[in-house]
Amino acid sequence: MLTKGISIISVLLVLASTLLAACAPAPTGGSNWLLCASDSVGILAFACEPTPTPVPPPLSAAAAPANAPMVTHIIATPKDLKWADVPSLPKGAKIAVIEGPLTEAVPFTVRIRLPADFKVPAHWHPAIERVTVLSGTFNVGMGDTLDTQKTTALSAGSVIIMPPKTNHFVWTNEETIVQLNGTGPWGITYVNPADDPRNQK
Ligand SMILES: [Cu+2]
Repeated sequence: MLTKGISIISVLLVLASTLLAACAPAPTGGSNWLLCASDSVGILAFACEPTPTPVPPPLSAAAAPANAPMVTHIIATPKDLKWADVPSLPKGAKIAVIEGPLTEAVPFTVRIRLPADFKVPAHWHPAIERVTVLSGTFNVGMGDTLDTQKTTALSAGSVIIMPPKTNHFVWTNEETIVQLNGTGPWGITYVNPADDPRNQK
C-alpha cells in the first residue's frame, strides 16, 4: 500500500517537473510563465502555451539558417523596409530584403526600387523569377540585347514569371518598385560581362 502510494507520488512529481520544464520562460518575455504556473496548479494534463521560438530578425540577410523551416510569421509595412544599394545592378537601384537570405536555398521575398530612366542590360537568373509590379512602370523585354522598342510596359499590379536562365532586360521612365519572389540561391549574370557593374570597378 505504502509502496503504491509512493510510486503514484513519484509519477505525479515526474509529470509536474516535465510540465514545468516544458514551460521554461521565453527569452523574450515572461508572460507565458504565469500561464504555465496556473495550468500546473490546475489540471496537470493541460499543456502550457508553447514557448514562442525566438523571432529571427526579419528584413535581415541573417534571418534563418539554410533549409530551416519557417518558424514564425513576417509582417512588414513599407516603413519597415530597409533599403540598400545593389552591387549587382547599375547604380541607383535599391533593394529591401523581406525574407531570405538570397544566398541560401530558401524562399525569398525582396523589393527592388529602380529610379526613373534606369536600364538593366540583358541578363539571366539561376532560378525562377517572379516579379510583381507595385508602383511605376516596369518595361521588360526578352532577348540578348536591351531594346526599348521590344518591351512590354507592366503597370502596378502586373506580374511576370520567367524560367531560370531566361535572357531579359528592363528599363524605366519613372520610379518603379517591384517585388521579387523566388527560391535562392539567387544571382544575376549579364549576357555581356562588360555590363556587370561588379566588373566596373
Ligand atoms: Cu531579371
